[in-house]
Amino acid sequence: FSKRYIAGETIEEGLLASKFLNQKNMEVTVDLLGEFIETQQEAEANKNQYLEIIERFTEEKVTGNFSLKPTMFGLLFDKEICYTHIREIVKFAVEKNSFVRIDMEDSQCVDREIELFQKLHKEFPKNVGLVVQSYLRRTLSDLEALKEFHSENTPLNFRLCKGIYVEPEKVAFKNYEEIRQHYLEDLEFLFKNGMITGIATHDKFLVENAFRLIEQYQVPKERYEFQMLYGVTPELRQQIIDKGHRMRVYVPFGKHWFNYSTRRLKENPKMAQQIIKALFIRG
Ligand code: FMN
Repeated sequence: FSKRYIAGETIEEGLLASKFLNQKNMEVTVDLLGEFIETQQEAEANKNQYLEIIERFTEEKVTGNFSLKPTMFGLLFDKEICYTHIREIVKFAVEKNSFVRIDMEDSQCVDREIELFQKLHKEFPKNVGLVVQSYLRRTLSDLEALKEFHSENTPLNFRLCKGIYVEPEKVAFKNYEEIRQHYLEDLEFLFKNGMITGIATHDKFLVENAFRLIEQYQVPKERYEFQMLYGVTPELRQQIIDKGHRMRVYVPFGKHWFNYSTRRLKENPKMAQQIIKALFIRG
């Protein structure tokens, strides 16, 4: 049953799922599922896996890019090594004419992930993007601070999502409506400033308001796309595509995780929410 939300265990299964989505007029962003890591060997192994993934997916001409989580490369125990690994991945993606998205993790990672992004953006301005989370109180001011690195020739590229981690009230909005309002405020900021925006949500209310803002700001097609997780709300996904908007699906796959999570998760109405949690929260 988890096959609905995870493309499989191997690169080959990830490829198959991605090609299928490509045929249905969707792009992908491919994510290798990882577990909590503690050693440099594990960080290195994850880097090598990503290089292999980029090699295979570009060789097979999948239309898409790659998403990664910096903690899989040692962000929390050695940010310099983490930077070196991710730089190597981005450099390889550049050679393959591709793009790497840095996922945003829990609030203890945010400063480091922004710093990482800034460094990489400086060197590879067209090939790296970051995620921002509308539930964080700091997000709009982070975007304002990053604005100085934005230009018409090398626009910043963000994925906007609500945020999935359990955060204290001090750092994150807790109220559902409040998170939605901040999402729209952040989205408006991104559109107003001409930044490239991945609208990552399955929330119909946000999707409809995004349509309204796209219209209002006359956002050109190459400046935005919708993004959804593999297997989640396929009907809404199709409605967005039918309206002529670009859609990118986040395709997760991986071996250890797959075994682990299928044991842990039970099929129930909150399945999608549980899966999303399990995709982003390790340990
Ligand atoms: N949540 C994060 O905290 N960090 C991420 O990097 C992240 N990436 C996401 C990518 C995509 C394509 C989507 C659809 C969601 C992502 N999420 C991420 C999860 C969202 O923050 C959110 O928890 C989830 O989409 C449920 O909210 P929704 O009702 O707006 O869909």
